[in-house]
Amino acid sequence: MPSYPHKQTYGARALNFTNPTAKSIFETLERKKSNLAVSVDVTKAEDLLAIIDAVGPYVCMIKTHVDILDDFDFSLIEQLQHLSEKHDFLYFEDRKFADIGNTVALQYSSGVHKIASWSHLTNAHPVPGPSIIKGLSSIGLPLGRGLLLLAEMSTKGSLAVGEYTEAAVRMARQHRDFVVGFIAQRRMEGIGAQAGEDVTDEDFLILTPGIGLESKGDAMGQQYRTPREAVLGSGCDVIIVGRGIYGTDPKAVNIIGAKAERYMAEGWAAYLERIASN
Ligand code: S5P
Repeated sequence: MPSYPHKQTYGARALNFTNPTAKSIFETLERKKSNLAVSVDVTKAEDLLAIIDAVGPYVCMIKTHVDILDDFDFSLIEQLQHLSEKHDFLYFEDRKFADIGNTVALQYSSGVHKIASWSHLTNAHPVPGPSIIKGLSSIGLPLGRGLLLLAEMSTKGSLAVGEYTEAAVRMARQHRDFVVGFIAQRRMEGIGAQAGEDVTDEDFLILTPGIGLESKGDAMGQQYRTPREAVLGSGCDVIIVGRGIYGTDPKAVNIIGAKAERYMAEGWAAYLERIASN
């Protein structure tokens, strides 16, 4: 039986990991008292920077999709780094790699985005098998980066269920130096363990998207649940919130900051309730 690491404090769990990015994430969670990651899916660099500056005080992490920016230029990275130092958070480029090892290594290190050079965390679909981890870790591990596998998705009709999810967890288990956890909807410890395998003390970082306080979904298959359902009900560690915070008007930075504060408060209250319920 797994030992339910999610009952431990974030600060204590930093010690369960050897990967430097995983350690920094747990330390940041504890220091900032925030388990909120804001997903900033906007197409203009100016809006991206303004939103990050507005939500920065309330987040442990900013999740980006830099490939959707119309006006990306590598000089933007310096501005992003300045904001992460100002507000004390980490970056997660949500690249969802899904190709052979050699290709993902190039996509991760090169091109216009050079993701590995600035993003602490990134993610990959397990669909190609363990070679995708080999490819990405050849670039990310020497830099101290971390990887999440997409073991489940938040969308209606997702194929990442059952045996697929179990195989994803087994893949992660074989590469704990680089794979620090999952994009998932619940905890993954013990899932897919082989007979006789000791998984008693394993601990995975679980980031969960599909979070909204005011809506149950969108018109394109996204499904939302509340921070409390995700953190207390399902034991997830970090909530990922996008449109629930920046809404339809990325320019309304005052409202955006206040919304981030509300999600942070809800996520943290659910975490305190979770660790108190031992
Ligand atoms: O299963 C998933 C995995 C991810 S990473 N479902 C998701 O929605 N995401 C990402 O989380 C998605 O790409 C988007 O950037 C964010 C959710 O955005 P929101 O506006 O629906 O909160």
